Amino acid sequence: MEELSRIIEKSMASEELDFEDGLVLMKSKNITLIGALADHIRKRTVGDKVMFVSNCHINYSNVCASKCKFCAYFREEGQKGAFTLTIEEIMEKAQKASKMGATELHIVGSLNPALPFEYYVDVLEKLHQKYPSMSLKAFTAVEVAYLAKVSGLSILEVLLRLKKAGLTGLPGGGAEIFNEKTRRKICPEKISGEKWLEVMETAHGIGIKSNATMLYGHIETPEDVVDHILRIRELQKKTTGFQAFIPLRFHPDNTYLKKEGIVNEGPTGFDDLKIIAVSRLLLTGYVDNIKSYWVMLGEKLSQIALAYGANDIDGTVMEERITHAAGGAAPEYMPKDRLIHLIKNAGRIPVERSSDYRVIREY
Ligand code: V47
Repeated sequence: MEELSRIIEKSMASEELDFEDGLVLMKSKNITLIGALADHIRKRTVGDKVMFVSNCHINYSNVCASKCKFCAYFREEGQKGAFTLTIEEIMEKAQKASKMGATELHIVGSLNPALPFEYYVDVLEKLHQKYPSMSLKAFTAVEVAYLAKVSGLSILEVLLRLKKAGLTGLPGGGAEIFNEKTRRKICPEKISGEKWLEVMETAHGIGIKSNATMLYGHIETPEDVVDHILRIRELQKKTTGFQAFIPLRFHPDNTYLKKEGIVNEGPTGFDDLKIIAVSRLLLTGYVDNIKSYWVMLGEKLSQIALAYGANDIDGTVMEERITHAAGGAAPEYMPKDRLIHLIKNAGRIPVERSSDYRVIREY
């Protein structure tokens, strides 16, 4: 309790919390106190508006060389359920999204050895040509690093080419957990945490903003969580390029981690809310948008998370394959009216935002 009092004092005095403070928060069971503090800091930093975006997720392929142990989405080439969308199929999805009022396409897929760099450039060019006002938030840092490998270009050259083709931002996926030892156990084939941060730093350096995520609730330790969040905070001090932080709740169904009996259940609701609150407290003043991603948290918990430090509930989404392959039970589409209802019912002000966090309309 004494340690928490010190953290409350520091937070109230806008003093930066350190690694030890983060650990105290992670190990505390006083969710009510931590939540109330995070909610207060949220109100002081960003006020009562809760952001959402009219967006559509497009997953272009699930054929993946990475084979992460927490992932139920990937398939081998030729395996039942493997798919790769043609550019025409992507255009059809974009047309549907546009008709439904989407202002952002969130495009992510896999590390598919059969797809050349030109495919990615083509997708962006065609989408940008047909829908010039649509934001194209596409390809995680992991995909960007893979494109550098397959094209023989540098990360900077890949990003410049994608930007020229119409890329407006990078989603925050693929960060998982930066700690090398834990990372090797859950995604041994994936780029390191350092490399993920390097791609983001390069993107931010040429004016491409991005998000950052963290996958939690598998085998990570409280130390891994605090280290992960603080590494994002450190890069943000240098670049200011992260727009939002999104904790991603691990879903175990159909994953290697579950099949091998390494992780049998996802995190509890208590853990979910604590991670939101700790993210707000450690990142405040640096990354001020904390997302409670309803696809992973479910409608009810994502609404409650708004009282634990979150100020963004993501968006309409429309189609989602990654969480649903791993047992996600939320629907794939959340109509705007429903998001507005959830936010108002939580006593907050719904604000539709653009991909780059400009206000489109307050409700
Ligand atoms: O990179 C994979 C994670 C991510 C599982 O930037 C899993 O606005 C839980 O990054 N259980 C993709 N998570 C989702 C993502 C995202 C989502 C919403 C908004 C934004 C944003 C980004 O999902 C992957 C990986 O970290 N993931 N498998 C699983 N079984």
